[in-house]
Amino acid sequence: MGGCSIDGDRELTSSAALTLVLVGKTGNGKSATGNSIIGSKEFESKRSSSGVTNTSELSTIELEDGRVLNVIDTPGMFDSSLDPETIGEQIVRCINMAKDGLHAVLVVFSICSRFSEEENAVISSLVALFGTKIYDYVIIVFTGGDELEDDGKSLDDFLRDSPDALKEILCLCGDRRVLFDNKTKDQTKKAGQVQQLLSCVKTVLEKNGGEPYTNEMFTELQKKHKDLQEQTEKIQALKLTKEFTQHDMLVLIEQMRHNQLKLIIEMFESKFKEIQLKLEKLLEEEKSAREKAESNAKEEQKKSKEEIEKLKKKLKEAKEAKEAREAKAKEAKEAKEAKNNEAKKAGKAWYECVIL
Ligand SMILES: Nc1nc2c(ncn2[C@@H]2O[C@H](COP(=O)(O)OP(=O)(O)OP(=O)(O)O)[C@@H](O)[C@H]2O)c(=O)[nH]1
Ligand SMILES: [Mg+2]
Repeated sequence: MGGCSIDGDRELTSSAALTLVLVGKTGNGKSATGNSIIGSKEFESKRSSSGVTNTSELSTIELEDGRVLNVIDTPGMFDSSLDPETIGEQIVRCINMAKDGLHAVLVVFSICSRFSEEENAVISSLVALFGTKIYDYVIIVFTGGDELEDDGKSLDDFLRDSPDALKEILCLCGDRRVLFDNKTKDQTKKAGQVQQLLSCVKTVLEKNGGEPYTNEMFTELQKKHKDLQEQTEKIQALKLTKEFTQHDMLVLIEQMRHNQLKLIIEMFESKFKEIQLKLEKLLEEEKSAREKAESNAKEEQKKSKEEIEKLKKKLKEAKEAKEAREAKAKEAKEAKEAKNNEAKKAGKAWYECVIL
């Protein structure tokens, strides 16, 4: 048994706001989990073959103890289909939203989808960007608790049969995991799963001495964002003249924003390329392994089909041989009966002739 135990008596130690960020593959239920945490429909969540959330969004609630909880929902940031610019832009947006740093990173997996290399890539991307220290902040959230319940299984049952890669991730994250059923209407269940998550957040806070996650790049990005804000304010404070119009001002701000983003993307670019190349290679390997397994299965199917055909043929031959034997036996029996009848007739004729 792992996870985080619920201890209602333990209070979160500081009164500063807590910030959680939801990351994971597109469609795994990040927005739905965000809504379950907040307790209302703040983020758009729906079934779709393409990504639903296009940009990171923040929503806030006040916890029972008065502490403010910020929840950041993100798009499928580390999906292999996205270009580094889009990913860079989202990471920057997300880091800027987490003004006081990140207290926990919720990596969302779905019970309903196969644990693939793409899921693994979310974790390796986080580590590549933020270092192994990020593991101390990760909580794994599994969505689809209702589906698991329908199968009569517990999360432990599910994890027992899960691939080694997932078990390894859980181990690296201190086995902090929570199961969410984002479809439930049961208020007690809803409150229970959020409580379980908050209990994991407490464990993370205790482990990290209450300090939010931050690193050099994180602070650098926040500093750049602050600089940009200050510069923007300065420009906005400038008096508009005939020579310096509102349009000029907007162009200038946009240009600054663009230059800053370019700078940040350059910081990430080499790492992204590395991650994406690695992911592409792993996906290719996974695909060829799957194709090989499928072709082996087809070969096996063909072989068993041939075996069945052979058996059917043997069975048919045995049946025909049996029928031939029975026909022969019937013929012999009829011949014997005919002979007996002949003999009886001859005996009768002899008796009539001699005796009478
Ligand atoms: N049965 C079930 N469905 C769920 C659960 N959580 C999410 N879903 C469904 O999964 C689908 C995708 O959910 P989203 O919350 O939009 O997923 P997302 O990760 O935010 O997706 P993107 O924004 O595209 O990255 C929706 O149809 C949800 O209703 C759950 O616990 N159980
Ligand atoms: Mg979403």
